[in-house]
Amino acid sequence: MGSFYLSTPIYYASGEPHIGHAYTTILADVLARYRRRAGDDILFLTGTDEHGQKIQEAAAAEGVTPLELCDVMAGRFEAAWEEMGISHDRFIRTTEAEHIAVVRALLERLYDNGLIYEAEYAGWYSVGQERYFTEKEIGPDRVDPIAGGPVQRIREKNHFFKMSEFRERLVRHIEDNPEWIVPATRRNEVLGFLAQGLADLSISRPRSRIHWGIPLPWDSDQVTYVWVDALTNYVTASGAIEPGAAREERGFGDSRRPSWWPCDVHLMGKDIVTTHAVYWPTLLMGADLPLPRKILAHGWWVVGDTKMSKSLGNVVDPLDLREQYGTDAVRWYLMREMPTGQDASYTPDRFLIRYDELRNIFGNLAHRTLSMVKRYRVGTVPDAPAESLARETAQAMTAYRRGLDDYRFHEGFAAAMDLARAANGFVEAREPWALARDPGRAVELDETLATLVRTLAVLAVMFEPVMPVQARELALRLGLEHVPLLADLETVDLSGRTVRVGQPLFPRVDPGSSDQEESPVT
Ligand code: ME8
Repeated sequence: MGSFYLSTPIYYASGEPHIGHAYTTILADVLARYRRRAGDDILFLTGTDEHGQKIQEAAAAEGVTPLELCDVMAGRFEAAWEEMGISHDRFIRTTEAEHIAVVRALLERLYDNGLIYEAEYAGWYSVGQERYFTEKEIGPDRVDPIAGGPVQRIREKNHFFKMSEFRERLVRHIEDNPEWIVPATRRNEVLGFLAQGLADLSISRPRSRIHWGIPLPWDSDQVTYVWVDALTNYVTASGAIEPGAAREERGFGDSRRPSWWPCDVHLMGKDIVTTHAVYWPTLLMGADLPLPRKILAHGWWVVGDTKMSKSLGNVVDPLDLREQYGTDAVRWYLMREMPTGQDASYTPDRFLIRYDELRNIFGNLAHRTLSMVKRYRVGTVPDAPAESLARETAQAMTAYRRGLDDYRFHEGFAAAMDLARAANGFVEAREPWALARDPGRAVELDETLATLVRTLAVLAVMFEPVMPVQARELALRLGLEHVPLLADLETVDLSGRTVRVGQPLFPRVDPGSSDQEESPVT
């Protein structure tokens, strides 16, 4: 048991939530739920990134103020996360007074540490990515190298953070901690980036060009560069820097207000690794704060074989799928289909294959087990040892825990599904319907049913992080009050409990309509 602090990126309040944002947030939710089930104390942070040119322009285009736009969009993200069953502890908005005060306190620390200077800057700026790129990065076509959007030539006065001074320390940190940036492909990219040298970081923009930002504490004509503002959210939520009284800061582990810093893992997509693995740690070094323990960059969701983009009109809205198949099925698909770290392609066919897996293996096992307990034992779990499938269960639990502990969620959940598959095989082998016809084999039938019920309880625990709704429903149908903690699984007594059969957990869905029909009991 311990404590664990994890974060998603804070998403730009200029765009609608889509399957890509949902993926990262569900990944974080799975991790948070798994750790809670393992008994840990959790701080799970998500939120919205609300300052900068991108938001300013999006608001202007809609004829509203930036804050009006952000209020609406933050509400949409919060509503989406509620519908997707996200169990975050804190939804942060960078327009909150507390955050603004922490950004200013952090900047003052950098300033006091002699790490800020003023200079004229000329460069290529991408509003889409909210950052400068070098001539080499934008190439002959002069487009931003991440999303291919336009870049603009900008010459202006900025304040700079002496990021270059931290290059060697950062390289050493990455080399000494091979698991700090995962997967290794991303780590190598960052090392490759650092091998080319490290420039200083422009941390401000003139207010005359961008008014929507946090003014620098020592120069109110300049606003804080939105990435410095946004990254600081992770410290704001941790409580490591006490806002309010300027420059007042409490020590770590202060008994009056224990801080969650450093974060255990920052989760994100591979598009924003540089800002998290270079800008952020060097800023923290400059402010004398410890570095996050891990940076995990997952792969990219594409649609078919094309990139998801607003202009192509192929942005997949997870909430549309949810209406037809339920939240858990969408979560299952996303977690099961993308090997953490690699890219994956969303296709309706693959979604249906994964749904059928749920329905035919896990859903079927649950339905047939509950039905048989009802039919053969009037709905009461037999008081019998559940001795079969012990080896399969132990192996699945080991693989499951290894997968979730090592951020290979798809492998962990595949192991859980394999256990459900093994239990279905056990049903076929035991043929409980034949045992039920032979009064001399009642003990065998009791043992079979007790084993199946126990296996369902184990599966409810294993699947809860990814399918919280149906895992809870299954636990209730088994006569439990809630999904047990991992540590309680050994001791929870199922015998004598009254089960409830109910509708199948994952009904048959006709992809052409939203009518649902019941799957047959096997
Ligand atoms: O970058 N596949 O916000 P953002 C997988 N505000 N993940 C995807 C995805 C896709 N197709 N599309 C988006 C920002 N994501 C900044 C972050 S953090 C201090 C500031 C996910 O709204 C993925 O997590 O552009 C990616 O990193 C993030 O959304 C980018 O969200």
